[in-house]
Amino acid sequence: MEARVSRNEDHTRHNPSDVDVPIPGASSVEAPSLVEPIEPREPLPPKPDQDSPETVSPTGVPTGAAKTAVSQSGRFLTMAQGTRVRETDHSLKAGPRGPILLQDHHLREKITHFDHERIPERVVHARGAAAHGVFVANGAGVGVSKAGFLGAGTETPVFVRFSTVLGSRGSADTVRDTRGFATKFYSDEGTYDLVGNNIPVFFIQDGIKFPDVVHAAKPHPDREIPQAQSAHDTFWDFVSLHTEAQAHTMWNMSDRGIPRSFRTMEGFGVHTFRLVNEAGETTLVKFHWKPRQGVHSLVWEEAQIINGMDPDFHRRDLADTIEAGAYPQWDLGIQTFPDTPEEMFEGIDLLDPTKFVPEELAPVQIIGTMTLNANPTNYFAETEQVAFHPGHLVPGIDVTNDPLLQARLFSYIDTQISRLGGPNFSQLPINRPLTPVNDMLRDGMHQTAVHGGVAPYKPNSLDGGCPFLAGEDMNAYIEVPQELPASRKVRESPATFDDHFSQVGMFFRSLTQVEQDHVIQAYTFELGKCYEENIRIRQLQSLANIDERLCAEVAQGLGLPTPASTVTMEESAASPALSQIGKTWPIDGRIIGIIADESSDLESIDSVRQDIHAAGMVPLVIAPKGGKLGTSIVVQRTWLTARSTEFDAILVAGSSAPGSDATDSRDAKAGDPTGYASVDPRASLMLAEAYRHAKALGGWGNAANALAAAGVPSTAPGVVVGDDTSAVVEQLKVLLAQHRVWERFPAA
Ligand code: HDE
Repeated sequence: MEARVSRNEDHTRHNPSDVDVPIPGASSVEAPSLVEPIEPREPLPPKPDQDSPETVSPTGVPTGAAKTAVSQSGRFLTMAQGTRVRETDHSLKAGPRGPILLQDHHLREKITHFDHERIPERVVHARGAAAHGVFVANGAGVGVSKAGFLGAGTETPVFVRFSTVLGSRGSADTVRDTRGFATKFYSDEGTYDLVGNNIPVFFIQDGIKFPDVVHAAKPHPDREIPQAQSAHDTFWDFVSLHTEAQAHTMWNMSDRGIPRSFRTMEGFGVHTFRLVNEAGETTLVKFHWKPRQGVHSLVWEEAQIINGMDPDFHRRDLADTIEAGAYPQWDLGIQTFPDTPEEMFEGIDLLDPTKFVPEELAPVQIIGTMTLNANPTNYFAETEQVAFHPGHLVPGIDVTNDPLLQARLFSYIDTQISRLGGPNFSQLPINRPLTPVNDMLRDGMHQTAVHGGVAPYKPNSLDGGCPFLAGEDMNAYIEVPQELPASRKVRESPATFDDHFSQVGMFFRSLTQVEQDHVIQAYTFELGKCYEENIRIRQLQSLANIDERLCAEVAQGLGLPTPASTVTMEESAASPALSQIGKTWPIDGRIIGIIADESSDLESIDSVRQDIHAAGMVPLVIAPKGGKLGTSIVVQRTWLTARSTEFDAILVAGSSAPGSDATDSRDAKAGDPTGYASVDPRASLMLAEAYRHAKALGGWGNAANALAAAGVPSTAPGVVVGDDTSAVVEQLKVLLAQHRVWERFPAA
């Protein structure tokens, strides 16, 4: 078939077949067309990775709704009632120069629907990205919980939404913030939501303070700035006055506050939950997600640059890797604690959500693995409309009296009603359970079920008494009949919630020197952004109560005196598991930039690319302009589109001209093309930045000249230059397994 173009530019007025003529010389329609297609064609089959879980209607009938996604490809345009449309670019008017007629239903329907396209964004966690996947249990959780989806080998479809907390929907991804990590398990026994974060502690111990901390952290109410930042007066005003927030704030100031990607974050259920097994025995647990990709973070300057260069950095990373088939995986683990009346473990109150239990005291036991293997088909329908709720539980999983969790149980249903426009949000395709639903909830805004019967009440005789209640033997959800201590009504916390500092200090001291330095820099930056000196002074007092060196160094950076501690701290043993440094991780999916130009040794580039590919990494060629180098090397980034922050490592391709030696711009000006890669300020900036951010660097041939021109000594740690390109890639692999060249930090 030949590609066709319309002779008449306004082709929509006519039957296309009347006016089309073949484009001379145009060949197959398989190639992307440069002109607007004008003939209907059959819809493209969905890509395998776009299949979302099969769904059932609220009355239990399989609908396949999510599978039959409505798409514009290959269909005639219709109005909302299905009537075909002949013309969509011109309103119905009284003559070509006349006013628009009120009877133009298509116009009014189109504009009215558009006017209502947005729904309120989430009050927190507004910016998110999500993916479908599957959770496969290994059976290790069976003795602890009777939840069916934990049975060995059971596969359960999941949908996961990652988010930042503070920013609006359009804010940047790599801000310093907590990340949401919310998972919907579409289990056979009903949907279970594990609505967690990438930080295992929270700002507040009691949910009644959630509006306070969020109001303090959100942009100032007068000017609505700053967006998606904690570095401002109201946040630090609250945190410094409200010392229980110090724990979460410390995690935010650590590298955990700026993850490298969603794929390299841990996740935590935060609260302690109560699991119950078949025998009715209960265990207190904390949930952990462990990324198989490793736990990596950005460095602060890198995060700031990315916010400008690519505000969608995390969202893009997640979608790209899934599309490329490099499916990210997390192991789900639990820390288990005996369910005693005190609900304490090693002196830690398990109901206090500002505390975590070090892994050295309670190892994380892996109970299954989650693989994210499909991107959403439609952002709004799935990522935006998904409605999580910590109260979406299945038999075998119950809540505790953690006062933060208890408040969340009220909050989430309420927020969905306002955000999704009514009480029937569970009927949206992404929120439908896979198990049959037979509730007696009726009517309401956006009701999509056509319920039969006349007796949506119990007891009834008119609908045959249906539906019936399930007993425990029929897998009913039964709350654990937990004994409650005789007590009196109070508005207070237990005394075991009182220590706001010692575990925070322990966290800081468990980090390596490099990580501690990052924490110090983060506090100094954030407090330095506050206008009110009193806030800085007050926060320094909390830091003095957390750790002496931390306080002294931040105080020095702020030019303020160092206060003395006002508390006697309990010294607890450090928890090395808190550090992200010192381990090695898989290198799959890491991105290697290769700086090259026309003079580069193209054969070597090709073999380096193959070696990088073979190691499961992604090579991207960066050159002065787009197109190709030679006939085969496609340029993927240019000086204009590339920035060091996109790459985990950068190599400089040596020149094909033997003995070429280009160290400054004079070579290029003198017409020596071999000098170009080394002297262009944008290429130099990339190398200098990557060096400063402790990334692996290297190259072959005369690469050392380009590195030297950027101020990178080829003898520095993590810089690999040599003529044997395979050896260069081998060394790169070793460096990348550690994520960064950590020893470079103090020097850099
Ligand atoms: Fe949330 N939280 N939260 N939260 N939260 C919401 O629900 C709330 C808390 C978390 O990707 C909202 O649907 C209260 C802790 C995540 O859709 C809202 C309290 C943790 C997400 C809400 C908390 C979380 C939310 C906003 C204190 C970690 C995003 C939109 C009592 C364990 C879920 C929505 C998604 C979202 C309320 C505390 C995690 C307003 C009142 C602790 C990951 O209902």
